[in-house]
Amino acid sequence: MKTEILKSLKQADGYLSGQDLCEQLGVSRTAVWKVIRQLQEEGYIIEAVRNRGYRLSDSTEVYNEAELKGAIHTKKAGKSLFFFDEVDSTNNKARQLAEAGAPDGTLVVAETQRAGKGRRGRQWVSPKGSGIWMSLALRPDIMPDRASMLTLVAALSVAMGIKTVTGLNAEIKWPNDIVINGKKVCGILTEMSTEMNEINHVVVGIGINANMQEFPEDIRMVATSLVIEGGQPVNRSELVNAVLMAWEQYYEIYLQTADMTNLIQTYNERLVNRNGQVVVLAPEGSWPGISLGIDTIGQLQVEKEDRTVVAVMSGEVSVRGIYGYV
Ligand code: BTX
Repeated sequence: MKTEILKSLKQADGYLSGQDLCEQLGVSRTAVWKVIRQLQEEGYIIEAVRNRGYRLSDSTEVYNEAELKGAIHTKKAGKSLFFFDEVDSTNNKARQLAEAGAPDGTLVVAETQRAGKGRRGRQWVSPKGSGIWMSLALRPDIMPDRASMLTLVAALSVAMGIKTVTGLNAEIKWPNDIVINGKKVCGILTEMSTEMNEINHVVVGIGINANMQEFPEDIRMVATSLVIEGGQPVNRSELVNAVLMAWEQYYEIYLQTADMTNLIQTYNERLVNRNGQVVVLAPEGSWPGISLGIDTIGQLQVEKEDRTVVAVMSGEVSVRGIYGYV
């Protein structure tokens, strides 16, 4: 039935009504819808519009190693590329590859992750066919205490990459999320391996919700995707390239000082809730304040109600907007 539906979609001139498909194949609407979902998961971009039916987009993308290699125009980042249909976590793969000697700038990309990781043991939902799940393995010549700022450099790169490819106003929710219209479209997880106060390697993992139409119940309120926000499916290879191009530019600037000195302004311009009210969730309790922006070492400066300014470190706390996630 899948082949039949795909064939009909390809032959259709415009929208194909769900009713017609049901009659043609002698199956229920639910059965048709299930097949459409399967096709979407495989990477076919199918629009479903109420009262009109289904339409297969011409821009149905192919996302594989060859396609990515052709799309990536960086100097170094992602030139060494590993593409997997399925992994536990691209961060784990990148770490294994780095331990086995993979060069600086090696990129691991997967179609889906069985055990995508968020921070502090949380899970990252990484379905097949619709997201960008990738990790960069790096060997920067910096002190380990500087590495957490790579999350901020990556966030800036993703925000810029999204802006370039989609025109959407992507903002940074310090330290590691990218949001559009107050919902999370990307998360970043930086992990590091050190020895004797020296960095062996750092893995910067980036998850971008590109073409997902919907999310599991538990994250529906906080998560969004580029196609939901922009109405246009995104070519993932093109976006990977745009993020990596931005990354090279910002990473070079970051390495000049091994901190955020020369990126503060650009970063703060993209910061969500800047000069707005936030709640800082610290282990010892939460407190309200005004988010002023980051400082040179990437801490968030928050003004308390008594007007004193506190520098908040990313490892210890979360920051929320006063009305919820943002
Ligand atoms: P985080 O701990 O800040 O956010 C994790 C939380 O975000 C989850 O607990 C859940 O509430 C929500 N969430 C889970 N999946 C999604 C999603 N797809 N979209 C929006 N919200 C979601 C953020 O951690 C860091 C995530 C990094 C993910 C990348 S993917 C490539 C690389 N490999 C890997 O295992 N992780 C990174």
